[in-house]
Amino acid sequence: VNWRLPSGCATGSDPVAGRYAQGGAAFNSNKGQWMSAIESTLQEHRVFPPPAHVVAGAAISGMDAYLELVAEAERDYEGFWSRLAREQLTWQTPFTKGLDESNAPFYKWFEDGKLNATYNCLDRHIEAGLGERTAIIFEADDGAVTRVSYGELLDRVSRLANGLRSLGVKAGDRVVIYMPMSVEGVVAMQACARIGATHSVVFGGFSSKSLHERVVDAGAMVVITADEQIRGGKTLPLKSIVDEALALEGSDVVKHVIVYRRTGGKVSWNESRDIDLKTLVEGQSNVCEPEWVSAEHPLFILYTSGSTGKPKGVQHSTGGYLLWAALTMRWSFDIKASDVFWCTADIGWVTGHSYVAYGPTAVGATQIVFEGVPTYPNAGRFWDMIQKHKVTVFYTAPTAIRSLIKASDADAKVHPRSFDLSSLRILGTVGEPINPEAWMWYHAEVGGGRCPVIDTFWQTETGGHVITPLPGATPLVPGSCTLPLPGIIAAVVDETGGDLVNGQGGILVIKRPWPSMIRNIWNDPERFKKSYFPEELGGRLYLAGDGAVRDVDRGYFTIMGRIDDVLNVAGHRMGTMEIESALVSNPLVAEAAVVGRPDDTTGEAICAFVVLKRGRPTGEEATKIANELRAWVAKEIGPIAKPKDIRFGENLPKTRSGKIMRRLLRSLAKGETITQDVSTLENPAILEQLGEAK
Ligand code: 6R9
Repeated sequence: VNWRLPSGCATGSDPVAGRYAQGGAAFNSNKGQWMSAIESTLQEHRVFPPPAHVVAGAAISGMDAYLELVAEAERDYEGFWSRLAREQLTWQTPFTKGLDESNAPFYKWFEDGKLNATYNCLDRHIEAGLGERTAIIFEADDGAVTRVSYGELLDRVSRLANGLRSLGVKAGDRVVIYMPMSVEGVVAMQACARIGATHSVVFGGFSSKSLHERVVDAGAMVVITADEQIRGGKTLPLKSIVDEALALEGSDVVKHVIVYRRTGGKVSWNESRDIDLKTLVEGQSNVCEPEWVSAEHPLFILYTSGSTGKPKGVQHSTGGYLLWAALTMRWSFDIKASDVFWCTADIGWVTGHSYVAYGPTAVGATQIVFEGVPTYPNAGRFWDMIQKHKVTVFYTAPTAIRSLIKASDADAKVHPRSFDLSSLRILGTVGEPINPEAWMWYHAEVGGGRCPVIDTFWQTETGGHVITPLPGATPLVPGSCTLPLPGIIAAVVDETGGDLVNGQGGILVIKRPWPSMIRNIWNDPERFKKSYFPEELGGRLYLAGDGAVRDVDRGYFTIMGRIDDVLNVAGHRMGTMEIESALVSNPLVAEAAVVGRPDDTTGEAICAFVVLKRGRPTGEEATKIANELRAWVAKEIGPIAKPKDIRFGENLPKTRSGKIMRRLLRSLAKGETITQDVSTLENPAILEQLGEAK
């Protein structure tokens, strides 16, 4: 295992402990790539107590209430989660056992209980008389608004579920969803869940090759897509990418492609395979008996990047996952019937699963689903929509906040101050660390100083929030995700799994299995064990893959970024090896190495060091090839994986044993002067070549 620990970790030479405890001792920014990014967080002394208007009536009201729940979980861990699972979810067959650890680390929760996710997200609210309540306020790219009630949503989910059944889809079959942000996207996910089919949503920005890889790995029988998607006034293809993907080898597992006509644009049609969504659902009954599945039945697979080339199919359960989606809507967002919730994430990412498709509906909330982008028709779009729909709980990514800060500095018309945002009561962020400056702006300019900023740390693998402030309980410190949810036993450990004291940076782990955790990597249980429960840490600690430090005053967590070869660009997870393999598959390329470098807006940016077969290009030729390679990566993986910087060299810096010195590359990418020892380097002259970005 090759964990790249932040400098200042227990095993390093410059413990965060010393610096933080001393508060503001001199900081050497050359010492580690994380330190400059989190330095300001560690020196952050501003504390924001929960506002009285939120504390009163909050699901967890006051710190004592939080501590009581923590104590309850400590007293009876299994009983604690079982109580919550009974309270939050409606079971068709009650479970008799909470946690089964007999085949650890393949943990099982509530396994003999039966339920259906959509019964919990739809039917039970309608049975409680809430059929007329608005489930989704859909705002299209062009501003057109459609409202869908819970009754209508169940109707549409049932029709499509019956349609899928008519195509032979049954419980356990896999369905890939490659859709734009739409009501239909949410309906497609829940229609699968209705009949026990396991969905795998692929983000609409992924290329045909990435889509193909996922379709084949999942063994999908059906793909649900749209003709085209509209984002920022532009029309982008989806169906033609599906066609390309399914023309590649191994795609014959797919029997049907269901097409939602979003734009009505012309698409090619394969009569024996393609079905119009409208035609499929038209003749179907709006009543569909839910498939009652075991709590452990896989609700979905979601592919995410890991340290090696191949994306991992993260497999989630039905019961434990849904418990989390519902519970965190209540705990972290204090959601109420009167709220209008808006999570800006795409359904192609885990945040769009837990906080668009499942969480808000599980608790019967009203939510916004937005088709477009934050900068169209201008960078005031989010604020305009919050004003228009009277959004009360708003959840977005630090990258979006940072880019909107820039835009509103340049143009007062798109500044949040130019809008009436008084409906807001809670703000949330997710996906990457939020720097204290962006936190303060979000809090003051968007939240008017009245709304707690809930910095939710979690991952595709955790199913939902794991370390997060609670709006009615936790005093906030900008840049810190504060404390674990009750029942989450998070810790910072050294490379052998030993506990570190507060103030020492190290490896973030979770010590006990929790209901919404990843169950397996689809088709790869060995990789599951190795990636998340490594022997080096004793085989029982969940390894998040992030570095973290807890402060000495409160034990608050600050996330220091990934310790593996995963980058976080604009909140999107990307494996460096994935991008490297895409680059070397180009006929011009002999060798490539990819690292991240800090970026003001996107948090991290992708920097690729490339050796061409024909030698090192210069001048215009270098610019031209760099652009060709960017287009190539976009085609291989998707536009989100395009390297920002490309640097050409005659070689890469390697040790005499042939290992690429990534540490050096990271310094070069940042534009730092190399102070490291380069005596083991074969050809020190290439460092100069690689310093030049294209
Ligand atoms: C939900 C989601 C997970 C990785 C995670 C970490 C980073 C997410 C964060 C955060 C600091 C936060 N991350 N939330 N870092 N503070 N509040 O983003 O899932 O796409 O799997 O990414 O994102 O590095 O390990 P996913």
